[in-house]
Amino acid sequence: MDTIDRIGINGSDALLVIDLQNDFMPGGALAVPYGNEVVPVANALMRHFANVILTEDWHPAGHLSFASSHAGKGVFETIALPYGDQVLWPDHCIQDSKGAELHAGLETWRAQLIVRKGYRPHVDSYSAFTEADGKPTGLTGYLRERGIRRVFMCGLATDYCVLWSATSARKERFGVIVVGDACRAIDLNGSLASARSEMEKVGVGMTHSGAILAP
Ligand code: VGL
Ligand code: ZN
Repeated sequence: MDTIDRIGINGSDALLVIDLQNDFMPGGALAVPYGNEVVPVANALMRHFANVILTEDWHPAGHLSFASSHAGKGVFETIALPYGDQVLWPDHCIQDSKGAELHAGLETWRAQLIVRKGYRPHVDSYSAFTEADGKPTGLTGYLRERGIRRVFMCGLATDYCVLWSATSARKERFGVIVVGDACRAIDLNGSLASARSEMEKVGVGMTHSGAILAP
């Protein structure tokens, strides 16, 4: 995929910082390898954007996406649900738990909005825009009302929440650019390679933080 090497940010751009929560960090319940390395890069990026939105995976205990909610099923197995295939995850990002908190080193005060997703007991939501059953989170309307046309994305995990947020933002006709070095992947059964080709197919641009941070 071609990457973009120099990018000017303006008032119609927003940065979406996805799921930088303790449970996705090394040692967390659903650890993404090297996920902590994203935090300082995300901080640096946030300083360059007037419009910053954070997301939080925000599940009730006993959520349907947890393997523990399905007798006889193990973590990382896939089951069929009314809205499509669902990977079964370890219990993670449970509302009001330490694991659901944003990483303590993230400069959260720079954000104007925090979007929570996956809070309905029977519906997962990798995307910050659209839950797995197609219901909107409200983020599209928020961005449109604020005149945002292009959304830069970083965070965890490249092959789940970043991928789904990027593809649903494209469906809503936003320009989308993923900042590759500010993301890390879970990479379950080749999911990172398929995420990259899926994003390319729908016109998601790829860049690196230096293209934005360079003077
Ligand atoms: C995520 C799996 C389950 C993510 C969230 O943030 O990428 N992955 N829930
Ligand atoms: Zn989740």
